This record gives sequence, structure tokens and C-alpha cells, in this order.
Amino acid sequence: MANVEILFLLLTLKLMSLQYITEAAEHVVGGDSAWIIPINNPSLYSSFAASTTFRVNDTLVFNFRTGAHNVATLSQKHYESCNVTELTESFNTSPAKITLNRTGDFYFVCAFPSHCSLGQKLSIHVTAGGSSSLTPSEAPLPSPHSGAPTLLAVTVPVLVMAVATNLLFHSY
Ligand SMILES: [Cu+2]
Repeated sequence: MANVEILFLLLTLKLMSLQYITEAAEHVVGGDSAWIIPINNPSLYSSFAASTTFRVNDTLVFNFRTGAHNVATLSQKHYESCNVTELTESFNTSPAKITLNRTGDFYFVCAFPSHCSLGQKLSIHVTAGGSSSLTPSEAPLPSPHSGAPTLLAVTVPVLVMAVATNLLFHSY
């Protein structure tokens, strides 16, 4: 009897974890290259944006040397022309974590002189979350850029072990 309970429990936890993964992901901007002037790879941030799916409630993580760069949001017009005198918001301490709280386009630059025009800029398009309409079996695979699944991979088995141990203890 205990085996059936454990199996059911495992299945429930598995489904819960899948549901959780679809809710929000963390995207490390530029991956290992982080947030820099992309001298050796001018398309670093446009490629990153093109290869990543951004959904509402996902988080962008900008890693940079505090004091050497920053992250600022601004309008599309000012983004295109790298006009860093008209900023909406700026983040000066690394890591800058920015939650994508709406759908649509987001524009980021480094506001240090000439960094934007040298390519330290990122524009992304955010789409609706959609997790509530998906059943876990239909959920997309977690993004390789996401931090959440890594954490879950550790926490879920530990949780399962704890509950399973508890069940076994009570059934004997
Ligand atoms: Cu910079």
C-alpha cells in the first residue's frame, strides 16, 4: 500500500515541478559573456534575444563589474539613437535582476559613455506567460538558460525522499 502512495506522491510532485517551471525563468543576459561591450562579438545581445523566449514574470539577470557598467531602461527612440540622457530607470549594482512585468518590448542599454553605441544594448520582446492554460504534460521543456529547473532538480528529489521516508516510517 505504501508503494502505491509513494508512486502517487512522486507523480504529484513531478507535475507540480513542471507547473512551477513554466511559471517563470531567469535569463542570464549574454550567458557567460555577461553584460559587457561586445567588442569581439557585436551580435552577442541580438543573438541572445533571438534565441531566447521571454515570458511575463521571467527575470533578466545582468552580470557586470559594478562601477564599470550599469543597466538602464529607456524608450525605443532613445534606444535606437543611444541617447542615454533620457533614462526611465537605471540599475548600478551587479547583478541587476529585472522582472519582465508586462508583455511587449523592453529596451536596455549601458549608460556609460559610448558603451551603447559600441553595442552594449539589448532589446527583447516579452510574450504572455500562458502557464495557466497549459497542462503539465503540454508544458514546454525548460529553457537551458533558466536557473529555476536546476534548483528544482535538487530540491524535488530531496523533498520526495523526505516524504517517502516519512510514509515508510508510519506504515511500519
Ligand atoms: Cu557599459
